[in-house]
Amino acid sequence: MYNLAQTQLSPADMEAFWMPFSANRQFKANPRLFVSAKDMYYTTADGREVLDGSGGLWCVNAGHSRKEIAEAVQAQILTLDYAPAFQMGHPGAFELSNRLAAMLPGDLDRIFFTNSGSEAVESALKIAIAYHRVRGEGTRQRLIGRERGYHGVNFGGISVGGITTTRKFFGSLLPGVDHLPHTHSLEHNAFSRGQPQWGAHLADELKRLVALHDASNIAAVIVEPVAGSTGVLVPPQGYLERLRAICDQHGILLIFDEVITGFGRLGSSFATEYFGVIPDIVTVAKGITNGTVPMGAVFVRKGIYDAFMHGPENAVELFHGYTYSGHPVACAAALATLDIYQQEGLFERAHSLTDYWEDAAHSLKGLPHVIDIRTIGLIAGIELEPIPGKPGARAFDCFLRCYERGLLVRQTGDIIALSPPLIIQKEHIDQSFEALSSVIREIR
Ligand code: PXG
Repeated sequence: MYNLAQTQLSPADMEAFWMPFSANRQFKANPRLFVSAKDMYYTTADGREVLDGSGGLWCVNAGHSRKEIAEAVQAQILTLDYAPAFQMGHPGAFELSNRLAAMLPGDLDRIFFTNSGSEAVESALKIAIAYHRVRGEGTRQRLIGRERGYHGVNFGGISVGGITTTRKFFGSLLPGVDHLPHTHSLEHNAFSRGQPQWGAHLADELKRLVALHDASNIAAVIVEPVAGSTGVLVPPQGYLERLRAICDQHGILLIFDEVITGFGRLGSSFATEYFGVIPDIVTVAKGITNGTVPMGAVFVRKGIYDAFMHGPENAVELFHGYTYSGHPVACAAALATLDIYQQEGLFERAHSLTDYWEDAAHSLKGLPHVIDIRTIGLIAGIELEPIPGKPGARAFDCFLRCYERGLLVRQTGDIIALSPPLIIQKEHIDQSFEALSSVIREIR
């Protein structure tokens, strides 16, 4: 275990660690270290409390350092620390699969485990292509993502993803990928609450791609029901329904990437339930273990699983999986997490706080630089006018000042995103938006 007393790191202590998705030089010159966390708060190395306005990275839905999860993890390691994931099993993975299957609608009840959202996305894309092949439609290989989509950092995910910075450094990516337009429009939808009215017609771009390539060459469409990482882009009314209808018409699989929207973030268990649109495949991660132990999962409709269950009984049906798929410790953490969600009614709690949350977020309207506020469930995106020639600088300044004032937010471009633990109280909501309001007033 690391030395808890050593909370001040020298520049030399910080050289070796190449921090992910971080401004390494800025951080190492001005480190921001958390040394502990409980419920809604982090504690910094210099002993300050910071309210967790972002649920870690959109993953700590039940609040921090939950004893029940810690105990379950400890008991699991002492009982069965690891079991081979291939050709062997352990009860936890089956129990967890059954629990998860009961949470999603319809026949989305076959579950493949991974260790992250990125791996869940890769697995989903591979399953989609292989599914068509095992049914004799092997020409269906093309994948369709969306501009401003984020599907993790592996090659499939960045190929269907639509963020320039996560794509442009990494070569030619996957072939055979197209992108739908994103649905964000300040002109039509600024300051919407919940689903904006304008934009359902953008789903019809899928028809254009079908006309261009022919449906017989298209495997799947992947979208985040609500795009999180690129700044909280809420789907226009009727948009997801339209995507579903076009996919149905052409035998294209629809994948919802619910890595952020899963496990209560919108005030319902999953976005598929919230929007009443049922995809063929759902990817999850993050909140599945409350962020404690890495885990992701892919839910597929029973018919997709069944399509693979042919051939000799002793043959492997899908040549895909990870050493740690359904890791016993991750399963134990996930089961304890699901118990908390259920026993504390956290998804309903999130739902009951939505109006209060929305009012608090939209109270920032009219402050300097604020050009849009978007809310859904317990998520808010606040878009700031960029400083000319310095994209992202204003929101980064806002992020740093919020941290100094005791509030953790996420920054993406010139957008500030909030997605607190679902155990949040009204006082914390007030505290968050008061801090943000003061910071927005002082930034230039
Ligand atoms: N899909 C979606 C929709 C995500 O949001 C991933 C896949 C990848 O998951 P992993 O577990 O491989 O990171 C994500 C991850 C942010 C932020 O602040 C968002 C994510 C990760 C880190 C930061 O916007 N989303």
